[in-house]
Order: sequence, then structure tokens, then C-alpha cells
Amino acid sequence: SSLRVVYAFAREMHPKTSDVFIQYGTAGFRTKANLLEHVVYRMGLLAVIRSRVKNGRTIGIMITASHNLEPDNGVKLVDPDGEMLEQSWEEIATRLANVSDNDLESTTEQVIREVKADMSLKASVFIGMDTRYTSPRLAAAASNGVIALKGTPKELGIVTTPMLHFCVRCRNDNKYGTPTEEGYYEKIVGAFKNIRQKLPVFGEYNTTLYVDGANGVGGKKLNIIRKSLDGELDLNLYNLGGNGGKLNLNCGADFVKVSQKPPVGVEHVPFQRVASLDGDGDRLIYYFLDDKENMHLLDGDRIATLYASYITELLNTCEARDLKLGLVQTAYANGASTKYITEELKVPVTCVKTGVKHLHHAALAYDIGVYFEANGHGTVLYSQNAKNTIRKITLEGEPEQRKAAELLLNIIDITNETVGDAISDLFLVETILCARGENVRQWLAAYTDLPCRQLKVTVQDRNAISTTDAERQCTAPEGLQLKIDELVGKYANGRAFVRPSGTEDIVRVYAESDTQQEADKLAVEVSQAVF
Ligand code: NG1
Ligand code: ZN
Repeated sequence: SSLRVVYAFAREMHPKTSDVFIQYGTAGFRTKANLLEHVVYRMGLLAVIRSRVKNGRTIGIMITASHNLEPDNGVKLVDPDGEMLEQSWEEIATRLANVSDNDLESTTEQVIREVKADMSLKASVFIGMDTRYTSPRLAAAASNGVIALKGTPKELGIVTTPMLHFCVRCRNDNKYGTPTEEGYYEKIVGAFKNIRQKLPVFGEYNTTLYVDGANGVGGKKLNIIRKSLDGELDLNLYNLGGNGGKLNLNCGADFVKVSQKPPVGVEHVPFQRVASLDGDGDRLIYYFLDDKENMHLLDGDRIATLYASYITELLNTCEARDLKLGLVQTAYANGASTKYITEELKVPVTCVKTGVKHLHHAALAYDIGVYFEANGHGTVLYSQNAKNTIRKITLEGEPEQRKAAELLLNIIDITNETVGDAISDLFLVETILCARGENVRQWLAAYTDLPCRQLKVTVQDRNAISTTDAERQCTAPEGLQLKIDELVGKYANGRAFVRPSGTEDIVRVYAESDTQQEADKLAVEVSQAVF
């Protein structure tokens, strides 16, 4: 049959060259780029099957390893509404990625039967990639996989991960926007420009923003956007990939957050607001240096609280008080942020397991759900009920209420609801700071972070550690939690937890305490208990 020819083709063009088991984790498959070609080809096959199960709706494939260094790469699938691949399919993806070339044919056919895909339907797959030099070859392998099962691939070229999610969503729901890079700019940047006309610059806010592009795709896209901003925001862009700058190396959101150091390649100007993106443009962190060169970090928790407080303010002004707003965090959220949100903002908080899909899911339980990982990945989800209510107020409300509701509509349009998006988040943060006339010090003053430390520990088998209670407690190995409790008990405002990473072969340790020294010490002690 013609499928036979397809599988023979696969064996020759994209053969499986490694026997290392690979797993679809929290961010899809991620490993050394040279181990991925057959995996990506097979994800092309799977995307076609998925599209057919979804009645021919478009599925996305993103080639990226986010904040990892250049030699790595990765692949993940995006579902029709722009969300992460349904969890039950992760096992199928893992199975397909690991079978031998000889068994590929029978396994694919087994999968087709299992998920009851109607292979006579059309299938459509959007493929995006980041700036890694290994990405074009992998994107081509994905395309070949799609073509092999008679689907239609469309390569979007180099785009941020959130742009791919956005385009997939728009392709399946044309009310959300136009499924192209231009359509993305039109909606998100358009809404930002729109709102800026309603919110003149005042107070301590300053339109100059420095950006660390992590030498990745996000900075490049901001460089395109920059030219269309008519003074609403003056972007000074650094780490755009030129001058030998290496992707994510000593720069980017993950480096800044974890090392608590400023990135290389960015000019130091005291009290200048700097936004740091990660390599594929789905994470955002802010920081500034003071006049003593001390760094102050404004992380995902900080962005989440900024959003939650401003949106609450607007909801109060337009008297849409029955819309329930909530915030979703993980165990990595700074304890001070959680305290501030619940006690001062009086906003309910849900804590979930690490991984965007868990946060996204929990955020859907609110009319307006703000979710953020401390590392700067997050967004806001608005229910249809919230959108309808707000739209109604713009038509029927009192003048003040209408004004607030119109701002909210613009804010919804700036938001990429499909996934955390550094560019969209940057424009939202800038909107709120501008609306409040605040500088970066005033933003920081909302609450004081507890000093914290994150460490990586290499162990024999990271899966020997099991956790419960949104990863805040260990259930295995026996005795470890008792030991952690004992260590934490010695510290003022101490908190610590450990969990196996879903993206690296390590165990992560997190600790918080009253001083940086104590947090560091607690993290080391807990690491020793794990080892
Ligand atoms: P792991 O390696 O499972 O900790 C990391 C991040 C997640 C998420 C994923 C996907 C931390 C502590 N963990 O997961 O939040 O972003 O990568 O990229 O930041
Ligand atoms: Zn990323």
C-alpha cells in the first residue's frame, strides 16, 4: 500500500539513530538536537492523526528547547484551541517516538485504530521553529511526517512559541484573530497602541524600556514591532543574536531568575527597567539595578500580582463585582507574593503542580484566571461570561464604568490567552505601569520578596522522589519529608521542597527564609538530604 512506501521513506530519510528512551514531558520532547530528527518526523505523523481526530482542525508543532542552550532542541504539539496537547496523548507520543523503525508502521496503525482517526479526512498542521541552527532541519522532518500521512503542513518559519499557539487558535476560530505573524501584531500591538491613546503618560512612568532578547526569537520580533510603535514605548533592544551572542548563554529570563544576576550584554543604567525574555519568547522577567549595582528582580509572581490588582481595580470601577477573579501559582511562588495576594489584594489563590498545563487548567475555574509560574511564564484567561459582561458594560454602563470596561476590552486583546507570551505580557505590564504612573521602584514596593534559592541536584534516579500536595510534600523516599521538616524548622520563615524535574535529569531544590544567607544554607542542607 502507499503507507508502506511512506514508512520505507521514513526509515531512509529520518531513521531512528538512538536507543535512548525519550519521554514527552512538561514541555514535549527535549534533548540534544542530534537525537531528535526521527522523533520530530513521527510527531508530524501524530499531528496528522490528531488533526483528523479533531475533525480536520489545525494542530501545531513547535520546534524549540525554550531556555536551554543552543545544542538542545525540542518539539511539542499544540491542540486546536492553542492549548498544550491533551495529557492522555502524551503517552501515545512517547510510544510513537520510541518504537524501532521496523515497528513504526504497525504502531502507527495501532494508534490510528485506538484513537479512531478517520484517515479519509483532511488534516492541517502549522509548524513553527525558534532560531536554533538545528531547527530548520527538524521543521523539515516534521513537514515530511505530515506529508507522509497526506496532511497539509504549513511552515510559519521562525516564530515565538506563543505566536504559533496564537496562529493555531486563530486558524480554528477566526473570531480570535488572523492566523499569521502580521495578524498577531495587528491584534496584540494594535490593542496596546489603542490603549495608550486612552492612557497618557504621567507621573513616574517613563517610556524607555530595555529588553534582553536572550539572543533568541523574541528580541527579533520586538525589533520588528519597535518600528511600528510611535513613541508609545521606546525599546532599547539587547541580545538580539548578533555579535556572537549565544542563545540563552548568561542571558535570558531563566538565567536572570535562577542566578539572580543581570544578563551579559545589557547596558547597566541605575533604576532602568529591563525586561528579560527567554529563548522562544514565552517567559518574561523584569529587573533593575540600583545605584549600588544591587539587582532587584520582578518575576512572574510580581507580574501576576500587578495584573490581578489592576484588573480588580477596573472590575470594581465598572461594578462587575460578580465576576470572580483568581490567581494560580505553583510551589515556586515566593511566599511573600502569596501572602500579599490573599491578605492585601483579597484575591483567592490556587496552588498547582509545576507545568503550564496544570496552571492553565486551574485558571479556567475562575471567570478571570491569572496564572503565572515564578519563572515568568503566564497569562490571563477570560471566560465567555466575563467577556460578555464587560462588553455589555461598554454599551450600557455609566460613563466611568464604560471607560473602565473599554480599558478591560483592550487589555483582553493585548492578552494572548492561549499560553504565556513574553511579548504580550510585556505590553500588558507597560500598560499597567503607565496607567498607574509608576516607576519600577514603586512597582517593587507592593511587597518584599522572601530571599530564596533554587538548586539542582544530580541523583541516580530522580523518579525515586514522589510528591503530593502540589509538590510541596514528599511521599517517597521514606523519611525524606521528615528530614526536610526538621531542617526547615530551624529557620525563621523557612520553607523548602524538592521535586524531580520534568525537563532535565535532575532534582530541583527550593528554599526560602528570612535572609539570603539562610535561604542558601537551607537549600544546601536540603540538597544534602536528597543526595
Ligand atoms: P521542570 O524542569 O519540570 O522544573 C521547568 C520549569 C517549569 C516549566 C518547564 C517547561 C521551573 C522550576 N520549572 O520544568 O516551570 O516552565 O520547565 O519549560 O522553573
Ligand atoms: Zn520558553
